[in-house]
Amino acid sequence: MRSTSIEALLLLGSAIAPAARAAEGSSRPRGVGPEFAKYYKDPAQFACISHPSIVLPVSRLNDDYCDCPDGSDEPGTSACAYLSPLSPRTAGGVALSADPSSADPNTTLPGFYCKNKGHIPAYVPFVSVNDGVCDYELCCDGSDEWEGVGGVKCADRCKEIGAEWRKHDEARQKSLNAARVKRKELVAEAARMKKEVEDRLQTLATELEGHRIKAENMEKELQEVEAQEKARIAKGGKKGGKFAVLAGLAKQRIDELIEALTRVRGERDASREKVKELEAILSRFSEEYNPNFNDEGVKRAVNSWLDYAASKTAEDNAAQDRDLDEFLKPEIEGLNWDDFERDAESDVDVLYSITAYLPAPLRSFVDAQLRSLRAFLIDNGVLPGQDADGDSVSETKAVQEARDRLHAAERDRDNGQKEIEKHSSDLTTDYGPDGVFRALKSRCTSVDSGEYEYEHCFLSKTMQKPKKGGAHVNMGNFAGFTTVTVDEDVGPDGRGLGSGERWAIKYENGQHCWNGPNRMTTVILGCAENDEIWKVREEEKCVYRMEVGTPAVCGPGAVGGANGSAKKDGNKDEL
Ligand code: MAN
Repeated sequence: MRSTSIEALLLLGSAIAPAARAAEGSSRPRGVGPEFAKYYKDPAQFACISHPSIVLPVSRLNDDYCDCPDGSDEPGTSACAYLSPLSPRTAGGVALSADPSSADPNTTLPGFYCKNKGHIPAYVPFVSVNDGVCDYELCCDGSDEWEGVGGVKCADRCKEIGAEWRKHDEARQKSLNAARVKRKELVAEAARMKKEVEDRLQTLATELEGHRIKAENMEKELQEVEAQEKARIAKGGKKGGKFAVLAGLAKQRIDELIEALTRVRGERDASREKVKELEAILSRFSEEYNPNFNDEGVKRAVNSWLDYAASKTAEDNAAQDRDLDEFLKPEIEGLNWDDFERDAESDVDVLYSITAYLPAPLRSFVDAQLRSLRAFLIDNGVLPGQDADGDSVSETKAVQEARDRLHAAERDRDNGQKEIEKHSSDLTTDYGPDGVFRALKSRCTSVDSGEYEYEHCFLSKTMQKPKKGGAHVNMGNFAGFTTVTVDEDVGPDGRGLGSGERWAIKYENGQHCWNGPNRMTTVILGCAENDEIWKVREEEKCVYRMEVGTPAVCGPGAVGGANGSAKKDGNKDEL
C-alpha cells in the first residue's frame, strides 16, 4: 500500500514542523535534526540524550559504533538502527510515521535527518542509512547514502521532486480548500435545516394546543348533544312528543277498526239468524208441498232449494268466524298503550315494540306503516338510523355527527402529537460533528465494484445491486457513528483515508446472510471535495467496509491525516 515514491515524499514533507526547516544549514553532526541540535553543542564531549551520565568524547559520535543505550551517539549511521523504534514504524511503508513531532526527543532520535534543500526536510529510518539504496521517498537529497556503499551514488533530486511536490500540493490545497468551503456550506445547510425543525416544532406545539382545545370542546359538545337528545326522547315518550302523536294515531285507528268489526259481526249474526229462519221455512215447504198438484212454478222453487241446500258448506262460516274472533280477542280491546311506553327505553324501542302488542293479522299492516314512518323520522334526524354495516344504532343523527366531530378533532390532536415526537427525536439525533450530516441525510452515491454496484445513502442504508440483475441486497441500516483507526494510502488525487483516527458510520441489521449474520457495513470517511465511494471490501462474510470521501469531514481546524479529514477528538495536524 505504499504510495509512489514522489507522492510519499510529498506526504512526508507535509509532516515536518516549520521550526525544523528554519534550522537548515546550521552546523550539526551528520543526521541530527535541528530540534536535537542543543544536545550536540559541546565541541569536546557528548552526553547520551536519555542517559546524560554517560559522557563520550565527540570523536565517538558517528564512529559507526553504538555507545549510548538510546543510540544518540550515532545520528548519522545505522550502527544503532537496531534500537530505533522507527524501524517498526516504517514497516507499513507509511511515510508519515517519520513525523518528528511525534518522537520524544528526550529518549531517542526519530531517524537520520535529510536536509532536502529545495524541498522539505525529513527523517529517514536509521536502517536505511548507507544500505546501498537511494531513499528518495524520504531523502531526496541522497544524503542517506553518504558512504557510497557498493559504489552507490545518490544524486540530489530535491529540486525536481520539490517542484513536483509543490505542483501536487497546490492542487491538493486547492481541492482541500474547496472541500472545506463545501463543509462550511454543509454545516450552514445543516444548521438551517435544524432551525427549520425547531421552527416547525414551535408551530406544531401551537397547532397541537389548538387541536387539544378543539377536542375538549368537541367532547363537551357531544355531552351536551347527548343530554339534549335524552331529554327530547324522555319528553317524546310521554305526552306531546312526536312518538306520542304516533301512538295516539295508532290507538285511535285500532279502536275504530275494533268498533267497526264488532258492529259488522253483530249485523252478520242478525243476517245469519234471518237466513236460518228462511231456510227452515223453505225446508218445511219442500217437505210439505203437494207434488200431485201439478204446479210448475212450485216444482222449480223446490228444486232450486234442494240444489242450494246440497251445495252449502258449514266450514266456510267456521273459517270466517275464527278470523273475526281473532281480530276481536279481548286483549286488543284491553290493549294498554301505557305499557309499551313505559317498558321501552326510547322512541326507537317503543317504535320497534309496538307491533309486538298487536295480533298477527294486524301486525303486517301496522309494520308496513311503521316502517315508512320510521324511515321518515330517521331521514329528518328525529330517530337514530343505521351504521355502515346496516346495524341499528342507538344514537340519533345529531349525536352521531357530534361524535364524528369529536373523533376528527381527536385524530388531529393525536397526529399533531406524533409529528411533535418525530421532530423532537430528530433534534436529539446525533448528526456528527457540527451536526453536518443532517445536510447529507439520505444523499446517495454509488460505485461499480466487481459484479455489484454498491450504494451508500448517508445515515440511511448501504445497498448491493448485482450488475447482471437480480434482487438488491440491503447491507445495513443506519445505526450510529463511531471512529476507526486507519493506515491507508492517499492517492496523488488526494483520494484515500491516510493514517489516524477517522469518523465512521455504522450500518447494521441489513438483509440476513445465509449461514451468516445480518449484513452490516462500516463506512469510513475521508476528506474529499465530493461525496464518492473510494473502495468497498467484504471483510468477512456479509460484513462490509466502505471507504467514502466527503467534504463533511474536511474540518477547517479539526483536520487529520494527509487529506484533512476531521478527527473525532478534534486534534489538529499541521499541514
Ligand atoms: C451475496 C452477496 C455477497 C455475500 C453472499 C453471502 O452473494 O451479498 O456479498 O457474501 O451473498 O451468501
